[in-house]
Amino acid sequence: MATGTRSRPVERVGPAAARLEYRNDVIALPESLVSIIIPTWNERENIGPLIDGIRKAMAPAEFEVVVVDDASTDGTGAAVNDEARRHSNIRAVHRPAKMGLSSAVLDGAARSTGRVVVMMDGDLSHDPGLLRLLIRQIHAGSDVAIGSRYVQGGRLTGWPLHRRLGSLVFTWSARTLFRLRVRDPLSGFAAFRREVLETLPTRFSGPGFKLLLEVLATQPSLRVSEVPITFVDRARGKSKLGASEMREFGLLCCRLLRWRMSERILSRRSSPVVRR
Ligand SMILES: Nc1nc2c(ncn2[C@@H]2O[C@H](COP(=O)(O)OP(=O)(O)OP(=O)(O)O)[C@@H](O)[C@H]2O)c(=O)[nH]1
Ligand SMILES: [Mg+2]
Repeated sequence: MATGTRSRPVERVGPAAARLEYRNDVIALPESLVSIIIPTWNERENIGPLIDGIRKAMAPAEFEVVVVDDASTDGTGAAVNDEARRHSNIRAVHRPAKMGLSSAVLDGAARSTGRVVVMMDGDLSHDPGLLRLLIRQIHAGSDVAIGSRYVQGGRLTGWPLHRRLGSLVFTWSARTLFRLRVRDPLSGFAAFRREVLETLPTRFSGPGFKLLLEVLATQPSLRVSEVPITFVDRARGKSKLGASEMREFGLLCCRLLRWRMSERILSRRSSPVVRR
């Protein structure tokens, strides 16, 4: 056991548990709808195989997939429409322009109905076989379950050294600035109790990639668990990560720190002063 922020317990699920996820009968899920949100921008080659993988991993549980596509130019939108025609639990949300991964996830969540909401990348970097394990953590009492590259048993494959180092530096910065004990606050693979996203007090991460950090930094009393995952670098399609996302990360940290400071000042002002 450790703490997610300085005050809250975080459960770490060991590597042995993570190996169970591939057998659907081993991790049965309660009969409640799960919504899986996938943001896409130019993922035509990946989205079909990903949806197939999710359907295999989740059956026979009740689930919906909401793909939020930002006017992809490679035909991703049409591919998702095809999937939606064939399967009633696959839905396509089309936005008019590239508006950012985090805002796509929040838009998808707002259009979904599951009690558990999962976000995952559309480039096959996140293994659908781990969905059940994440979802089970929410049913077991977590508010957030993170697919974590940096807990024991977690791995990251395929990234060149400079990307690994970059990821470690950003992760360390986020953990230090916001005093987080979770190991992977920048993961893009996570399950949430629906209310956690609905009551998110800020909307700072919209244009960028770091919704999970915003959730953890603004709601320090959440119960968080981390499940080890193996993150695999995309085999197809192009990375959307660039200098602008780096700037976005810096800006997000500044806005979150300022917000936390003003919250602290407000709560001090509103708490009664006790005089002797
Ligand atoms: N809807 C939407 N999706 C986006 C946007 N930017 C990125 N994505 C999707 O978000 C997911 C993660 O983006 P990636 O480019 O894979 O980012 P990454 O995983 O950090 O980097 P790589 O794996 O190297 O590409 C993918 O499914 C992208 O298609 C966006 O502005 N809008
Ligand atoms: Mg990716």
